[in-house]
Parts: sequence; structure tokens; C-alpha cells
Amino acid sequence: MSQILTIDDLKARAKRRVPKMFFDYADSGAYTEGTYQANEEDFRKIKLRQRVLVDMTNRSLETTMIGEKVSMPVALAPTGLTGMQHANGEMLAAQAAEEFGIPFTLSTMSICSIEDVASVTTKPFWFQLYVMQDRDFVLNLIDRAKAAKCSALVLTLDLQILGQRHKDIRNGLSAPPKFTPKHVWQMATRPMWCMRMLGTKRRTFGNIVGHSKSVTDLSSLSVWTSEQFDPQLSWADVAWIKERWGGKLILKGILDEEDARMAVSTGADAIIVSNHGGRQLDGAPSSISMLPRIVDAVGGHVEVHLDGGIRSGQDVLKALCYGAKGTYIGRPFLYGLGAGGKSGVTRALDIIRKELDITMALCGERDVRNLSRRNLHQGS
Ligand code: HOC
Repeated sequence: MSQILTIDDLKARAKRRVPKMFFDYADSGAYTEGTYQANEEDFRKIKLRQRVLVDMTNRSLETTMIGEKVSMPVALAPTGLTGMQHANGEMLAAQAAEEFGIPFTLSTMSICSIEDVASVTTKPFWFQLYVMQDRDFVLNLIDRAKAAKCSALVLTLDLQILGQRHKDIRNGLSAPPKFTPKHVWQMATRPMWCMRMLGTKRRTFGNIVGHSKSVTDLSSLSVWTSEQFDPQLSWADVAWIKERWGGKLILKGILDEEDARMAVSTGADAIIVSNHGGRQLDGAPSSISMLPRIVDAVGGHVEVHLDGGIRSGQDVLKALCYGAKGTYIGRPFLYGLGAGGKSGVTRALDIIRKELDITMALCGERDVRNLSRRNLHQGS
């Protein structure tokens, strides 16, 4: 991986190695993909304040997210179907995150199950929950996350209805999935990916199959997943989940000041400013453009995190300057996974860490915890 210097390099390699329908799944946004693109573009508009002749020795990227020590303020985001980028994808990514000293968040819609990930890690990971209409299933997921000693529950609020992603529909990744000779060809031209997939037992949603009464095979699974997101999800459900979980709770999908204040009143430990990577409401503002307003709106009453659009350590730094205590990367680690499995994820993290460190130093700061709006160029 010597020529891999940027997240874009990993993306190009992943595109060559992962069958198109799964690469596109990770790489797509809703409708025009305008919000997906804005997430990245708006980071580039922010300019940094360069400082000189400041002692830059003994720098530190260590901090905490919801009270947990992290080697840098970056967590792996919960991403659906991660195990289709690379066989055993969630287990490999969780191991890479653990070795790096940062949190891994397992999605409800993962291929590897909660138990699979717990079996290959030694430190607690975070679990992302979708509140499905089948509340018994939800309670069972919470119990399984507790049994696996997950140290935080990340409750996603912005997917009461699945956003429309044209690429997925065109690729036949819809309910029910449409398998055609084109898919067979896409896989046949990725022999390494196929060999690894054939060598693992986990090729379908491990948190669901065998755990929901109504899912018995692939076709009932596909109907179940498309019908189970709950359009009636409410703040009362958040309170109910908080009580049933009883541990650290992070609310994901806040993009509005009023919702942020509501989230504070739930007593959650953190909120994630997020538009689901531009995969839900196309036309919504970018996460980074909403971050300063949301930080101001909550007035320090809850820890604020950000996801969406981070492609470099510079982006992490900009989010911290605007008041985020931590950030999440989704696609960057998926590209790493598709490009090279566990070592690809580690490479993505190395790239981000190095960029964050160098950028922080050139801004004249030695400690990531001291970054603030004064490190941004006036007018950003
Ligand atoms: C086919 C199942 O967070 C995403 C995920 C969840 C979607 C589930 C779709 O892709 O945005």
C-alpha cells in the first residue's frame, strides 16, 4: 500500500476490488446526491489560521468521547452491509479500531452479528440501534448488546423511512433484491472478493437472521427490512430506549437546532450532527455547516459529535474547531476495508491521524483539546 496517501487512493482501489453493487451501496447518496456532495464541499470552504514560531513539540491527539479515552477524536461510524465490502468486514474493522484505540460502532444492519464482533475484540464497542416496529426484536437487540458489554448505544433518529438511492435501485439492491447475470459478472470479475466471501459463513444480516420470528429466509428478510423501519418513531420512544438500555446513549441524526434542544432534554450523553452521509434527506444542509449553530444551541449541555463528509484529518480538525468533541468516519473506513481488509482500515486511520497531527501543528496548536474557532481563518 505504499502509493496510498489519501482516502481517495483507497477509494480508487476499493472500486477495483469490490463488486459494483456493494461499492455503490457505500458510495451513494439520496436522489441528486447534493447533500452527500455538500458534506465534503463545505469542509473545503473552511480556511485555517496559520501560525508560526510556536513550539510544536510534544503534540497530543488524545482526548475523550463520552468519557472514553480515544487516541484521536475519530470513531468508526455505524455503516450498513459493511461485511459486503470485504468478508468479515465488521470483525476486521472492529479489530483495527481496537488496535488504534478508537471506538467501533456496529450497525443493526451489519453482516457480522453483535456476538461475532464481541468474539474477536477484547474492549467494548458501541452498538447502533434502529428502532424497528417489532419492539420485541428491539428489546432482544438491546439485551444482546448488553450481554456483549457494548459501552454505548447509538440510536439513529433520521431513518424512519428509507431515503431513495437511485444507484441501489439501478443495481437491483432493493426489496426484494434482483439478481441478474450482470451481478454474477460483477462478482466474477472480483475473484479475491468472491473467494473470501465463499470462505465465510456470514453473508447476510447477522443481527436479524435467526433473531426475528418473521425472518426465515432471504426473501422474508428482504420484506422484513423494508417494512420494519418505524414511521411513528417519537421522542417518547427515545425515553423508552434510554430506560431499557440504562447505559451511555448517543443520539444520531440531529441537524436542526430545535431537535438538538429536544435531544438535550432526553438526558442523552451525546448527539451526532448528521444527515446520514447524505443518504436520507437530499437537499438538507451539510453536517459541518450546521455544527456551529447546533453547538451554540445546546450551550454545552450535551457532548456534540459530527459525521458526514470527513475525508481527511484536516476535516476532523475543522469539526473540532467548531466545537465537536468527536467525529465519525464511515466511507473512508469502508474504502479502506474494500481496498485491503483490516490493513486497509488501519491505513485509512493512519492517513487521518497524520493529517490531523500535521495540520494541528501548523495551526500552532499542540493539543487537540485546545482547538477552537480561533484556529479558523476569519470569515470561514
Ligand atoms: C437494505 C437495508 O444505515 C444505510 C444504513 C441502513 C439502511 C438499511 C438498508 O445504508 O443508510
